[in-house]
Amino acid sequence: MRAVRMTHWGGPPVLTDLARPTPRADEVLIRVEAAGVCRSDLHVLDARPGVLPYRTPFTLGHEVAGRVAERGPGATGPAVGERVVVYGPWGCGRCSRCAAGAENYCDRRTELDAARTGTGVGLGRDGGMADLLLVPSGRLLVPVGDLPASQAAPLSDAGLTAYHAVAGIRPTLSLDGDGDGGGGGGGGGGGGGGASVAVIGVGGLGHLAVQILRATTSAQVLAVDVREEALSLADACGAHFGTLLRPDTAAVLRRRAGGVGGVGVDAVLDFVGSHSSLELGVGALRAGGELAVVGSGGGELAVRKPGALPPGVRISLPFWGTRPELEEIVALARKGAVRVETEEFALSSAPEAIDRLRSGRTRGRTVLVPD
Ligand code: FEH
Ligand code: ZN
Ligand code: ZN
Repeated sequence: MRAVRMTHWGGPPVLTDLARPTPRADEVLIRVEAAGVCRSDLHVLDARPGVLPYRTPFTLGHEVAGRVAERGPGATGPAVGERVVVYGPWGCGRCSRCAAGAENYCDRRTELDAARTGTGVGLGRDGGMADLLLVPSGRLLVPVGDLPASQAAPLSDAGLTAYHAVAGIRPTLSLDGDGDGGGGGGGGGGGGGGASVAVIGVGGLGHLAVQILRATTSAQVLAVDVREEALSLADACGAHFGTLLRPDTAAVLRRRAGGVGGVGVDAVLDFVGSHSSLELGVGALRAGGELAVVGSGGGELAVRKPGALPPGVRISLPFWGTRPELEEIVALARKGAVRVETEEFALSSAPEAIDRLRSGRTRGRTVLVPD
């Protein structure tokens, strides 16, 4: 089978031939139908030795969909032939977080990191940028029915991460008690009297967050990006308002959020995580609002009392998502409420696809399809 491998730290992704894995015990072998490429793959490729708790070589790809090809004798879950998406954060499987399906927050993460056995599919463990993928347990598989693989795969990382971030800010959207937040005066365009949410960065994750917000809340969605084509995508995904990033964007968002004298937005989803996006986020926030930092842009924010942050502000660092949430985002996609903007490439051209992502020349999510 072919696999896109991290052969050594700092090296390029290498398309390699490997033997077909045989599933043992609880393991399940998946014939891969699509594997997404994520900016985190670039972080992995660029990491210096010892920075990440992984041992090379391993196969990349932590956003995978396919069909069950073979099951080990003790395997449970989807049957051979069933189409599935892979729940990517692989925890210990035994702590209370893993038992609840929140392997993204496994209590034994430090222990697993110390063992350098990897944190998930394609993240120190062999991943799905390959023809075949061995999954440790059927508990890590979610059926997708007839959802096309290139739509299903991105749901397991980009979609799940965006969905988990929206789920996290939902309580903040109802602080006014009317179930809609009431933070916005509506400011026109469909948000009604509901809360307002700013989405900073409308790329592979942000465009899905816009759709998820529209499908699961009555909030007014305000999109910010540095590229016109991203704002067009935000509009197509249902954003009520979009603006290019400018020096006065925080004030523009505050005014757009409405309320008395532009109280500010109830929540910010920052899919960039840079110094400027964090500054913009807190500058646009209403008192008692929430900033969810999803992007790994390396920006910093001073949290100090007394300080510059609005009173009552909550800051969260959501990471990936839970298995139940993956089932929920798959259900949204299957009923047509969420559609992933993708660019497909053949598995054999994975290095070129990864370079295109690196150079910012991609629209939506990059997906590799075994050719
Ligand atoms: C995966 C591994 C490490 C950091 C971040 C990620 C995300 O891409 C998962 O959504
Ligand atoms: Zn990722
Ligand atoms: Zn665990």
